Amino acid sequence: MFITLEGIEGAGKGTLLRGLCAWLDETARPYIVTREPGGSRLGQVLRAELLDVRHSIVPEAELFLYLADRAQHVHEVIRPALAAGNIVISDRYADSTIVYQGYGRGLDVEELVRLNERATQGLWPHLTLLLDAPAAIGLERARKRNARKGMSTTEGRFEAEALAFHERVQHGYVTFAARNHARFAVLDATQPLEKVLQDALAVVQNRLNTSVNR
Ligand code: T5A
Repeated sequence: MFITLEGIEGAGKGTLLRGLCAWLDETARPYIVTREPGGSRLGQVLRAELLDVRHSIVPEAELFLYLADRAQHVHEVIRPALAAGNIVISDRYADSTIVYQGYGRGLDVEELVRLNERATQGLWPHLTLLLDAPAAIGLERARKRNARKGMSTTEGRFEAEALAFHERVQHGYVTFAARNHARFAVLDATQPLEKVLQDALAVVQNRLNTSVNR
């Protein structure tokens, strides 16, 4: 089963991931955790370029770098792990491109769906957990976290975008999730961490009980 976590900056994906892993460890199910950008060796190089606040990247270049990261990631990491019977959990995937480069940057959403289809060779997640929170809340959390960990320069290119950009992204997520409601579970990420994890686990358990690995 292929699960992705999506949401604006600071929505709590990394935090939720740790809780999901602790639960999976208890159930002794085989799984791997990965992320975009940066899930492969090539992806790590691209991640440094994509997230550094000192870099200016035009939207089309940004798009193709994310797609390159994804194509390599699917081929090198995700498909082999699924074939070996693992649950694969990825912190961000194709929906991020549709929402950030589409709704956020203004590139054509339908074209982005087609390009993702090509980059992933048709691999879409079985389940996508969307952590939904107002942009201002997520951004505040992410900026504080980056300042605390000294990551504001090396990982802060998107956090440095205006609030209006993040509001378009948040709206884009909700819109695209409604269009793909069978795959998405939308979680209220303004709740306390324990409640977000509890809601996520209820969805994941339910899907695991009704799905088989592909
Ligand atoms: N991108 C990515 C694209 O534009 N196109 C693409 O195709 C792809 C794949 C990746 C960037 O690249 C862009 C999107 C992103 O801008 P990243 O460094 O991977 O950048 O950053 P994010 O994925 O955005 O991750 P963040 O680390 O910023 O956000 P998280 O993981 O959602 O947030 P997290 O868990 O670290 O939480 C942030 C802080 O909030 C607290 C946590 O303790 C932490 O301090 N927090 C909560 N506090 C209170 N209540 C809750 N419920 C909380 N949840 C978390």
